[in-house]
Amino acid sequence: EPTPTWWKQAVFYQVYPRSFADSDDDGMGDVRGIINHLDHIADLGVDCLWLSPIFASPDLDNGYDISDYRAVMPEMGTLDDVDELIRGCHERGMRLILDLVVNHTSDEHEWFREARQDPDGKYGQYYFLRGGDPPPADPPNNWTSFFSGPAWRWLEDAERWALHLFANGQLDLNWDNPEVRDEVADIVQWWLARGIDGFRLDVINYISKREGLPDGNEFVGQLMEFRGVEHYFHGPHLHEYLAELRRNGFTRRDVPPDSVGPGRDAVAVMIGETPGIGIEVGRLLTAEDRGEMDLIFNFDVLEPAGRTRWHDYRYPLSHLKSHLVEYQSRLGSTDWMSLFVENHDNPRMISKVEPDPQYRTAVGKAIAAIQLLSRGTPFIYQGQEIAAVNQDFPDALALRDVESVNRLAEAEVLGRDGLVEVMAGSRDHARTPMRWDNTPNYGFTGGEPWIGFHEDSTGFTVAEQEADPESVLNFYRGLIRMRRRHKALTMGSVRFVEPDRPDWFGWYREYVDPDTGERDRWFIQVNLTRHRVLPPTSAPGPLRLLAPYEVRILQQD
Ligand code: TEU
Repeated sequence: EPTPTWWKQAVFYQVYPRSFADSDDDGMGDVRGIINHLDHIADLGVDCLWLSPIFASPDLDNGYDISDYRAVMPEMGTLDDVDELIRGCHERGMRLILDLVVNHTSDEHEWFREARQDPDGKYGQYYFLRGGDPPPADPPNNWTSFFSGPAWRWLEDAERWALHLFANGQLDLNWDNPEVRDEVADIVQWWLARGIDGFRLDVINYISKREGLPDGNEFVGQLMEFRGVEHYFHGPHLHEYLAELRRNGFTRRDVPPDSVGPGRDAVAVMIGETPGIGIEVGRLLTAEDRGEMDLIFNFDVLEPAGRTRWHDYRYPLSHLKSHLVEYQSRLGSTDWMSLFVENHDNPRMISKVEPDPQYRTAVGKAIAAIQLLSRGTPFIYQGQEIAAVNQDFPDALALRDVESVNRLAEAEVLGRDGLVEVMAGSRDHARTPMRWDNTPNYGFTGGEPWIGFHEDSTGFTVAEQEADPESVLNFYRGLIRMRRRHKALTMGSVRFVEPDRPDWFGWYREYVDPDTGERDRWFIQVNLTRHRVLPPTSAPGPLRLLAPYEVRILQQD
C-alpha cells in the first residue's frame, strides 16, 4: 500500500495571487488579500495552499519570470506579509507551498545581467549562450518558443544568442552547471527556513537539455506544434538533477528524519509541473523509492487526443473518466497521482464541458465529485469552488496573457484568424479575479482591476454560494468534509464498474482498517451527460434514472 503521507490525503488549493483579493486597491491581488480571505480557504477544508509566483519580477509572464528569488514583488506585498501568511496557514492546520520557476529566470535577474556583461564569465555559464552571427542569420538551432517565434534571442551587447523556451525575457538556466543546481537548492532551503512547506516546480521536466542542443525533428515539431521538444521534455539528466535537488534542497536539515507537520516536514513536498510527461515517466518521477518528486501534473487529462485548448470544442467528461481509469490501471500499488482539471493556464472546465448556463451547477458538482472522490491528491484551482466559467472577452484588447497576445500577432503574420482559437484557449479565462460578492468589482478590488470581468451571471459569487445550501461551494465543502472523515475516500482502494461506458461513471472506494478489520465501502456514480441515463444493474442501490450530470454517493453498510 502507498505510505499514507500527508500530501496523499490532502486537498490542495491553488491561489493565483494577482486575481484572488486586492488589499490596497491598486487593482492587483496581493498577499494581504489572501490573509484577509484565509478563512474562506480554511472553511473549504483544504489542507495546503499553493501560490502562483509572488517573487520579484518585471511581470512579463505574470510572475513566471523571476528577477529575485528571495524578494517579493512590491505589488504583492512584503516578506513580512508572507511570514504572516505562513503563520496564518499553520495556525489553521494548513500548509503553504510556493511556485518555483527555475527552468528559467527573468532577463532582469542579477545572474543574467552579469552574464550579458561577461558572457564567458561565471554567470555566462548559468545560461545557454551561444556565439554566431546576428539576425538575420539563423539562431543556433531550429527550436521554437511556447510563446511564438524562435526559442533564441540575440543579445547585442554580449554578441551572443540566448535560449528561451518561453518569452524572450525568460532565459533558460543551464542545469548542467552544478553551480546553478546549488543556487536552486539554496533558494529552496532559504524558504524552508522561513516555514514554507514545499514547492510546485514550474516546467521542471524541461531542465535537462540534450547535449549540443540539436535541431528538432520537423515532423515531431509539427506534431507537437513546438520544434525541439523531444530534446528537453525528458532530458538525459532529469532524474539525476531532481534526486539531487530533493536531497540538497527539499530535505530539512534542522529536524529529525521522521518529523511531520506544517513548517517541519523532514522532506518538503515536491510537486512537478511536467508538460508532455506520460504515465510511465510520471511513475519514475514520483515512485516512493526513487527519491525524486512526490507528485506531477500529467496534462493528458485536459484534452482528448487530437485536441488542444485552442480548439473550440465540447470537452466530453467521458475523457476525464477514461483518463482516470487508464491512469489508475497503470499505476503500481505504491504509486500515487494528482487530480486536477483546472489551473491558471487553462480555460474553465465547466465551460469546456457545457457552456449552457442551465447546467452550470450540475456540471460543477459532477466535476467536484469525480475530482474529490477519485484516488489521488486533488488540486482545486481558485474559483472552481464557485463554479467559475470562461469569460466573454469583447476583443483582443481585453486580453493580458503574453502567450495569447503573441499568438494573435503570430496568427496575423501567418494570415490565420487567431481570435477564435485564442478566445477558446486563452489562459486569461482562468485569470479574471475571484468574485467575492456583488459589490463593485465583485469585492476583488476598490481600484481598477488589472484584468476586467467579462461574465455577469448572478448567483456565483462566494457570498451567494455561501448562502445557498445547494450551491457548488457547499457541495465542495461537504465532499472535503467526507474525505476527512472517511479514509476510504482518501487512501481507500478504487474499483471501477463498467469502465468503458462513456455516459456513466461508477466506482467503489474501500478501506479495511488493519487493526479492527472494519470495512468502509462507498459507491459513487456520475451521469457524464446532459441526458437522463439509466445506470447498469451492477450498480448498487435502487435502480433509477440519473438526471443530467447527477451525482449519487452511497455508503455501503
Ligand atoms: O506553464 C508551462 C506550460 O505547460 C504551459 O504554459 C504550456 O506550455 C503553454 O501554455 C503552451 O501550451 C508554466 C506556467 O504554468 C505558465 O503559467 C508559464 O507561463 C510557463 O510555465 C513559463 O514559466
